[in-house]
Amino acid sequence: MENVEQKFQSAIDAEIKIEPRNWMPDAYRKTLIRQISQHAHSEIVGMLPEGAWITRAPSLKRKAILLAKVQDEAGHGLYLYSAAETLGESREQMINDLHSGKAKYSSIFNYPTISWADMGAIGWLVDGAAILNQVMLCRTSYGPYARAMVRICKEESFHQRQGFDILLTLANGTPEQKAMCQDAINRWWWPSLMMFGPKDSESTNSDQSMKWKIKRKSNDELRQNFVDMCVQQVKVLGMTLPDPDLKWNEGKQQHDWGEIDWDEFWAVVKGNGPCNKERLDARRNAWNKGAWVREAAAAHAAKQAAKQKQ
Ligand code: FAQ
Repeated sequence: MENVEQKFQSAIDAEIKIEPRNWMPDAYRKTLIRQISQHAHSEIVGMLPEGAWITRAPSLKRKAILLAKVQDEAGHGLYLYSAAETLGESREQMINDLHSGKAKYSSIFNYPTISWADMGAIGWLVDGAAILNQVMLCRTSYGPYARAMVRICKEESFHQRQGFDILLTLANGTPEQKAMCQDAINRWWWPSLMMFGPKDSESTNSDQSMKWKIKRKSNDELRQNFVDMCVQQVKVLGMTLPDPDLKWNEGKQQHDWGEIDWDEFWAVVKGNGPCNKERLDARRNAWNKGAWVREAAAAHAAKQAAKQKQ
């Protein structure tokens, strides 16, 4: 006779999705709450670096596109918070954990956006990295997370294309625009590689998450796919990637690349990146400024509920 834990693993092995009402080990629930809420926080904090450029977009068309992209990110955050709520975690708790610094969000959003070309580099590289990870998550074992990912991936593909289009326009522009494009690629390349997380040998959660099919590809596998993809795409831009050690490895039929600065990665993850403080301050301020909206919405809901009872 299989016990509940074995039955659960058998369902995972048989590719049966786990749904909110199904039994699940406590550690599976906790891992998902951690990952999904961190993913949601990344989307919400991720609105800040690009939000700063909405008023400075170079044309009405670019402004409308960027506005739509940033709104999509808010939507992604909301689907993801909802998916995490199905596991029994309250939204308030998740937000508190972000504001207190307990919960993480992606390291990438702690870097500054100093030129318009950064909007292109974020779309191409950051959304490009996010998509590779999220395509895998469309097949993750927890149903609500997998379903949220399907829609998110469609929108992320548009985001990546718009970023590439910004860079392509700059790459075909004046010498100053070309230089701006190359500079943005230089600054965003290494932080984008860090998005995939620590090396597999240092990844504390991977083994268990792979066994539970929460993750289906390892951090290093996804990073490798990303490098191979970008090497091809950067040629279309006529730009280069800032890594002298990047080269084709005939034996493994993939690229080798230089060492990531892991000290920088861990410093950013631990709260000491260039913009960590600014990002968290912005989120806390927005939360405080929105208090009256939450109160008004709760008062309205209470009135409606009282009316229905009459
Ligand atoms: N930044 O054992 P692992 C986006 C932490 S969405 C900060 O390998 P795991 C859309 C990790 O949490 C981008 N912390 O962890 C967009 C763990 O600490 P913990 C976000 C990181 O979970 C685009 C510790 O290191 N995407 O960009 C990072 O198995 C443009 C050990 O690591 C997701 O969140 C990092 N980069 O694998 C929005 C996808 N890497 O929690 C706006 C879902 C690792 O034990 C503009 N998440 N850590 O205290 C995942 O797939 C996984 O959580 C990984 C990490 C792959 C991120």
